[in-house]
Amino acid sequence: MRTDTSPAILRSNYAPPNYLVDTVELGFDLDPALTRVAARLTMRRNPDGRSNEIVLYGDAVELVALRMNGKPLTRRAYRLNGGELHIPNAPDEVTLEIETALQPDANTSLMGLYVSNGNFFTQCEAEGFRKITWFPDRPDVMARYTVMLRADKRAYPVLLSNGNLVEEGDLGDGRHYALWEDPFMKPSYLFALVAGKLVCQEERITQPSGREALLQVWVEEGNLDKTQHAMDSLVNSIRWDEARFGLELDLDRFMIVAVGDFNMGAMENKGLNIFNTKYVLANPRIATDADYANIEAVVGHEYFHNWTGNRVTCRDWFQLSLKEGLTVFRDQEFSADMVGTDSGRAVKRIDDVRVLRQAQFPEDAGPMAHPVRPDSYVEISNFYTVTIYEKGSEVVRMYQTLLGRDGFRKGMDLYFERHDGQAVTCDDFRAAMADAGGRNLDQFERWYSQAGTPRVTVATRHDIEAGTYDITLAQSCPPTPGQKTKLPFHIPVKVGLLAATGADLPLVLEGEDAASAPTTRVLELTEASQTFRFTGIEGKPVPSLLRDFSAPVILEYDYSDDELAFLMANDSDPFNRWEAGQRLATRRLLTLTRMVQDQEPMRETTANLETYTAVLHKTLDDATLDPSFREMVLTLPSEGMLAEQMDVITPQEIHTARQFMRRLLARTLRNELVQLVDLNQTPGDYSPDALSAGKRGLKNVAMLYLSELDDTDTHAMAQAQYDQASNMTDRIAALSALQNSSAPGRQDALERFYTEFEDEPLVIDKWFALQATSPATDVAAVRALMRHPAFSMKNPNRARSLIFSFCNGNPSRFHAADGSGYRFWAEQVIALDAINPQVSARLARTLDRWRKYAPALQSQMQDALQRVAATPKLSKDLSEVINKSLA
Ligand code: 0A1
Ligand code: ZN
Repeated sequence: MRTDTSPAILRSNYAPPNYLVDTVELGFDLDPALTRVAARLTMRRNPDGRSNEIVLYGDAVELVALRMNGKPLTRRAYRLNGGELHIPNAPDEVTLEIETALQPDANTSLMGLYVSNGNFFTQCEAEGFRKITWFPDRPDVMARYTVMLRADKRAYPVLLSNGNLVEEGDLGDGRHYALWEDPFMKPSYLFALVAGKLVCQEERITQPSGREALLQVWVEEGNLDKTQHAMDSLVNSIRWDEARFGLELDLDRFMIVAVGDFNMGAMENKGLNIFNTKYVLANPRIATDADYANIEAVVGHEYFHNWTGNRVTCRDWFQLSLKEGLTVFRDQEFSADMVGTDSGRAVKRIDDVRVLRQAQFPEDAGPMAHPVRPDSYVEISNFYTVTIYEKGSEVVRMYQTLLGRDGFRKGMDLYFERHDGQAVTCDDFRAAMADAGGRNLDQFERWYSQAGTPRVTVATRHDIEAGTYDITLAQSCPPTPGQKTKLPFHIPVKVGLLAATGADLPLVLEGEDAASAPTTRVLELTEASQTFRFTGIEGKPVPSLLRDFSAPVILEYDYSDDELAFLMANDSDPFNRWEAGQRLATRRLLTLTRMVQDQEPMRETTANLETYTAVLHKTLDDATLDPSFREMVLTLPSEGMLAEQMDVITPQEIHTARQFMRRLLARTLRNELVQLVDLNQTPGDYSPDALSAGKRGLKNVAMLYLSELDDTDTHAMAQAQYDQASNMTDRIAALSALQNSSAPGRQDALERFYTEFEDEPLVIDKWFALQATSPATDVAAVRALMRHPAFSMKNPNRARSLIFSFCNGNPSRFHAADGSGYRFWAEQVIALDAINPQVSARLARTLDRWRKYAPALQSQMQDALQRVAATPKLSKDLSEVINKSLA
């Protein structure tokens, strides 16, 4: 067993830097095998620093020369310990010259400077800049950068960095140069360079202030037919930030560059965003509606970082959610506004909450649970989590819920007024919100400091005689690693009360004036338990609780089936309308799962499915509801969601129960489903707009249900759609329906699909993912796919499309009783770690909740984890995850 663990970094140990950097001049002589970097930093003592010792960080970067104020530093003048270089007794004003040498083509970690398909790219967040040169690589050190790039002109005709291009020219000997100057101070994690054979689509815009800007989307040659949507998304993002937050683009030039090898989604480097191709390239032939929506969201997200992250950045990495939670909130609002309609907004909200519940709630209940503002980490890359991003966004959303939209905007304005150009903390953000809103938000701080998902239990009491209705809210939060007990949170609980007619009742709290009472209101739960009394309530109402999912909590209330069916049919809050359906379905599915566990035959009647199918009938027939909303209602809770509801997870039984329910729904709703397929065709030119996408979504969900029937009619339906599809959404849905059946054409379709899209890596990713997630694919089949010539472990998208998709998206096969899935997982985690620690550490997360599973599975999972733990030379990234999982 491995015992050498890297030390944890503690938030409580934060100290300001001893030296500040005013200017950074970087010179790159780019060569894939050996790149030389010359850095010149002008530094001065920080009045808030603790000593006159300069601290620089470096990671696997060769130090060729080091000079201070013009003189070489002797080996005795500085101390090197691991990744830190200390220069004690430095003068107050210092110019450091540092020369380093790197091998970009050997860099498979995709951090720092690396090569992808022959072009150079960088990734510096969080701590990648130290792989390029020794530097005070911490976000609270902000400086002005000038960057000189030199490279072979034929191989690297395009040379890009942050800011403005001030000069370019030839150097003779086949080489050329470009000089870039960034007018804004920035931390090193926002530095970027790109060099290679690239082409761009560009557009010029004028902003309300009259300022003009050049927008560019750079891609490899041959992909210029796939950039329009990213460009449109960028223009829409710019317009939206002006309108909603009064924030303009502050640059003359804003560039997006697509790269095929990338660890994450995209990166907000100042003026030079670098994107995973997955979030840039789209045309109807290769991209689905979901891809189009994701591109819009990610382009928005990175653009919005220009203010929330770049103009105002983080003091230290514990504050990561300051920029990420806020920016996710902004991109979610942007996407919702782009849809426009109320039910469209609700669908976006449902989508976001699904991600939260499916990924963040489990994280918050497992060994990697951490607060939105963590107290410690071993490897910061492991903290780009759903808690920091998605829960962080919910925390920001709660400010808006508490302060109102205008109050929130005032808070944002004050935040920028106070902190533009600074590196700040989550507390600074909260203070701006509190001060602008004139509210005390001290208790709200617990959302940042306490991990775990709070549970809110609701009890109600109707007094017919008095005409009062009491809602009692009680909160608790389970223990998480390092935090045994929790103090009460400040929780906004949005509620409504429905009369028997289905109409919303006016909500008058005891002691209030009845005039102009609202029908939805926010109850602020701040104590362990509180009762809110409503007056003037004659008949017994049905409560609609946590409308629009107003807080990231688990809400428990003992609804009857009839009440849920009633809410599903009547609630004016579309989120809760959907939620009621999910609660009903979950109940039925858990009952069925128990039947499978007890080896009882699953029966429709004992599972009490009639109430649920009856309301589904009604909802599906209701043409006044958005197609995308109906699609959501028709979609059963995922196997992962169901697992979360169980004390002991048994994946096979969940799968069997859910499949039973799918088949049953397909049989019961057959006529409606066929009709939905017919009525929701989208002939003509493809458009990714919300209505058309919604129609395709509804139609394809219906088709997938029908494929469960596995008869000649449904085979023919899927085959016809496959043959006639004019866009990737319809094509991949039909392919998936075919794979889900015994249709004679299924193998042929799969092969034809491959041949047709052989040259489109993003589509081949879909081809691998589709097979990896099919319940027909077992470990042996995945191993066979790994031998396919198109498979590669080195490309993160490809590794994710096959290995991650199987381990995370095919529970019934991954959790095979013989443990073969877990052994496969251990092998792949180990293999990936030698290539790319960020990727291996992500895959490692798949087993972090092993203690939740049935004993027979648990012990095999533990064996697999221990096998990884016993492997020599694990990365810091991976050992942190494995150690915490086994702790
Ligand atoms: N700040 C980026 C996410 C990101 C983080 C680390 C990376 O390193 C591999 C890359 C990207 C965002 O939120 O979009
Ligand atoms: Zn971000």
